[in-house]
Amino acid sequence: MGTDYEALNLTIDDGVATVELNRPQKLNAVNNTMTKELVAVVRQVARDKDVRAMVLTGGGRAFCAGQDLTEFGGLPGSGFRVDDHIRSGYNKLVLSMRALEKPIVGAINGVAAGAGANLALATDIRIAADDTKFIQAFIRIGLLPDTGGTWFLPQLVGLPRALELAWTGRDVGAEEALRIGLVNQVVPAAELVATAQEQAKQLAAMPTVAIGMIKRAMYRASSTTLDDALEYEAQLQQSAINTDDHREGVMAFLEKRTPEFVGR
Ligand code: T3D
Repeated sequence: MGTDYEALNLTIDDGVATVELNRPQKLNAVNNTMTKELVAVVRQVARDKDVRAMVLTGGGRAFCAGQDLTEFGGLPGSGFRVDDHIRSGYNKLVLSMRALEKPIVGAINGVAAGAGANLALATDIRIAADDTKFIQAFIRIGLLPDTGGTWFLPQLVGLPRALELAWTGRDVGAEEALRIGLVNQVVPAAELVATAQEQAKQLAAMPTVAIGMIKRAMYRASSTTLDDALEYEAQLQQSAINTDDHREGVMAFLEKRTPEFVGR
């Protein structure tokens, strides 16, 4: 599995791919290379059967400061098409993260601002360091949340709070982020990556096909009717029941032993 990226560091251990954003001198601000490489690494994780979970974190003192404003072409009069830039970059990335049928654990460190905050929210489970700040910084430069922010925020924290965060662009510290549902857990900064990797390792040892189906069905259910969600669950269950891991889970239960899941 290739590990040759410029704006990312990739390490693989125990079935877990750890992807670290690697532009620390700019607080991991996102440039075109980074979005392209993130899409590529998600594809790589999808293809590699030995990788069954992913961790996404930031190198240095920040998770990600959003769009690199020094490489931003969007000044008035420039003719720059931000819609195309967003479609080919952030949108593609967020959709590929959602389509990955393996869990992505966000290990959110330091600042997560603008597109960086919403990249964090695009992970499936989030563990934050106790010094983390989420900032919907877009409004500070006269923009609205992108990278999925208008969808993620109301889903996670409710509409009035989502509006308040997007309108004010204020800092949300780790404890508040936990209280309002932006993250699953807060840990001391020094323990962040190890905690996220341990969580990912546990998920990687589970029945990967069913883990992927749970992700697919849950995200789909949030934009559909109960009737439709019930039918979709039935269809996916019909596939899950034919996996080796289902058979192993049942056999282990009957034989009173710990199951050994192989991910298929
Ligand atoms: O094109 C499109 O697709 C449009 C989409 C836009 C999506 C967006 O993400 S819009 C929002 C963009 N992000 C921001 O507006 C955040 C900008 N950064 C900040 O407000 C602050 O840096 C932070 C609050 C994140 C952190 O503050 P602090 O005091 O801890 O650090 P700092 O000193 O400001 O930053 C450290 C260095 O990182 C500094 O460089 P220097 O002076 O040491 O050489 C700073 O310029 C650089 N940096 C931080 N954020 C960015 C950045 N460089 C480029 N782009 C950044 N976004």
